[in-house]
Amino acid sequence: MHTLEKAKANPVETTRLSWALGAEVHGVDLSKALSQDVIEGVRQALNENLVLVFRNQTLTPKQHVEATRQFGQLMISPGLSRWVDPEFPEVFVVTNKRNKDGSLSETRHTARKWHSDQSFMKTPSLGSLLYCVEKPELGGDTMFANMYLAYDELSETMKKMLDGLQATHNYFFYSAFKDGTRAPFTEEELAKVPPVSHPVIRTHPETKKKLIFTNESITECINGLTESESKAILSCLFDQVKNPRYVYRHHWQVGDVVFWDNRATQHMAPADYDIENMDAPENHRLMRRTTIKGTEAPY
Ligand SMILES: O=C(O)CCC(=O)C(=O)O
Ligand SMILES: [Fe+2]
Repeated sequence: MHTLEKAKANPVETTRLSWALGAEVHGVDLSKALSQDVIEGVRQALNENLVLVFRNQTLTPKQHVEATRQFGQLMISPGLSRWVDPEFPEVFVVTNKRNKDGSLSETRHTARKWHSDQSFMKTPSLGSLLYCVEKPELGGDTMFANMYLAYDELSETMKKMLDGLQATHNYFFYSAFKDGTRAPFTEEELAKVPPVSHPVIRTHPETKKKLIFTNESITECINGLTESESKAILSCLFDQVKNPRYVYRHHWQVGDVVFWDNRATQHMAPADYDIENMDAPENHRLMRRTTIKGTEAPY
């Protein structure tokens, strides 16, 4: 079964990028204010394709924030003050380049495991816009997976069993805290991100289709099960979401903006570019991300 909807008439022109998900958008300059028709067209294209690629963009952090605001309310993540643009706290900077004082970037290992942005919040993100400022000579791709397909291809027995289950999402389950890449939070920062529960299977608020909403970065356990039951089911779901058939792998060019739906996809970025020498300029990677707040808690 294939879940990408047949494109309805849309003023925004797109070309599909893979079987599972992803489309390139043509003729949209994100540095300019968009007309209501184009904004609606981009929303429709996102619901149909889940990941949208805008090539050859030039965005200051301010323009990036303004472009994003046209699609919803911006999210500033609690506790991320050390990892954002100094002038625009809405812009999260993912990079392996050292900080001005020579210290290591705490975001250099972001996204090594599959996840959906801000799933640790009560109201997680609707979508994110990631802009490529510098890219390594080799590697540094980002992979996206379609969670409708991952759900659809579970057995009917498994779907019935998962129906109604809730899982705990905990930001501090994230590996970069466990391996020390990200320094521990203060008590005050910790208090802002307590563990939250979300349905294991959620319904997309716009398309009304069901999808898998558990991820191996942030989902700690399924509520009400023993530890070994929870581990077994989560490991089955984590395998399911990363089936290469459900994936689009984005090979970045400087100037690309990728806008993805965090409700219906998961993503990850493999560590395949700066293994030998993080400081070599040809291995540098610098990305800026804005995040749109979801409209409601998952159901
Ligand atoms: O660096 C990447 O390609 C992805 C980073 C990421 O997961 C994010 O910005 O949400
Ligand atoms: Fe992410």
